[in-house]
Amino acid sequence: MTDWLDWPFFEPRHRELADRLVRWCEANLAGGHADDVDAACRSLVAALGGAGFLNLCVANGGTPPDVRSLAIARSTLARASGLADFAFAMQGLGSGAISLSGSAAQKAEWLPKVASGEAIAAFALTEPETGSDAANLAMTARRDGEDWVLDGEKSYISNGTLADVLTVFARTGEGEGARGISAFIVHGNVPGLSVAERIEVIAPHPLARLKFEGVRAELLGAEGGGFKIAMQTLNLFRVTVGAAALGFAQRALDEALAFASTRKLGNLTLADNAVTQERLGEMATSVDASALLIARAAWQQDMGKADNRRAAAMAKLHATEEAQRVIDMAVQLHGGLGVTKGAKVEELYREIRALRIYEGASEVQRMVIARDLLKEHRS
Ligand code: COS
Repeated sequence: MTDWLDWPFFEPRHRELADRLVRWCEANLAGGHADDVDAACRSLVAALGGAGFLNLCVANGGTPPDVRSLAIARSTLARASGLADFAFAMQGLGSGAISLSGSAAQKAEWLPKVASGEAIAAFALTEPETGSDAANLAMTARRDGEDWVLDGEKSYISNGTLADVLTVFARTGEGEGARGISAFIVHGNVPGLSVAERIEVIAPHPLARLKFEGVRAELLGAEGGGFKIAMQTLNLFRVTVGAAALGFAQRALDEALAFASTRKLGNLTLADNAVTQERLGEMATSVDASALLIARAAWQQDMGKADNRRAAAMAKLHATEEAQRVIDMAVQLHGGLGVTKGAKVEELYREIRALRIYEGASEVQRMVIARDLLKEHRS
């Protein structure tokens, strides 16, 4: 089901990338992963880097990542394995601020290592007391000679237990709220940085609360420009969260089609039943609608649309919410098997949930869309 790549948003190089990724997934992911998620993520990052796919996650010279390629990579990987998608995506999100706003020296120091898989990256914005309300974060940064020193906590940090490099957002106090935040680069092994708590979630991933006690950091971009950098990074990757959700939904539909076609219902199969067909029709329509919104947002961004926040938010909102519904329908169609540990649809049911929360919850996406719409209406 790569026919969405035949739409005019995509070029032959995108279809070629999808073919390579499908072959890579078949060769590398069929055996599943180690139970230790940290070890599994490390080896996935190394394998994806070795195959050259992580080059897609970082800026190439002055050119930002191609969002359509990111979307194809995430949907293809997610369709095969949630953890493989996670390992890929976090290399991009964790280094995105460096790609978009780093100096030439910062890019040269980190982007090749992130692209080869030698350095694992993390994005540290959320705090124990600020999630959606990112402009009110409390971590402080004070100047000390050439360096900056960070104190505070970050929570729900993906790759928090593994990261070699973190992009961190802290308060430098140029103004209230969003205006007083700057971005920083922190080395994963720096003194004063520790894992305060490993956070276990319904779909296991390396996730942690991190403590920063007098941590040395390097400024990334302009002082006071951190909130904008965080938002621009999120705009870029929000489309791709939608793409991961699309991959999960496509897999749920694959599973539903396979199950319905073989499951006996009297002399017929489940797929011959009109109620099943009504469901499959609804699932397929929902999947294609998400794919269209993702393709539109990714294409606009690649064409250089200066502010793509509305389309990116729509793509993430619709694709994640709808994937949850599609997966739920697939679980229902599988009956008892759908909630049985080890069934693929049961895994998808757990995997999809966090996507409606992280990188901007659905409620935040609706707010971003409405504010952008109102701004246009009032101007
Ligand atoms: N893209 C670009 N710029 C953005 C933006 C976006 N998506 N959202 C806000 N901005 C800009 C605004 O244009 C404004 O700039 P000006 O001062 O030049 O006008 C500035 O940032 C402040 O924006 P705003 O006043 O809307 O800030 P709020 O504090 O009201 O917050 C939301 C806006 C809720 C949209 C923001 O805090 C957000 O996205 N929160 C979610 C954070 C998140 O995704 N966390 C997950 C982390 S990764 S797991």
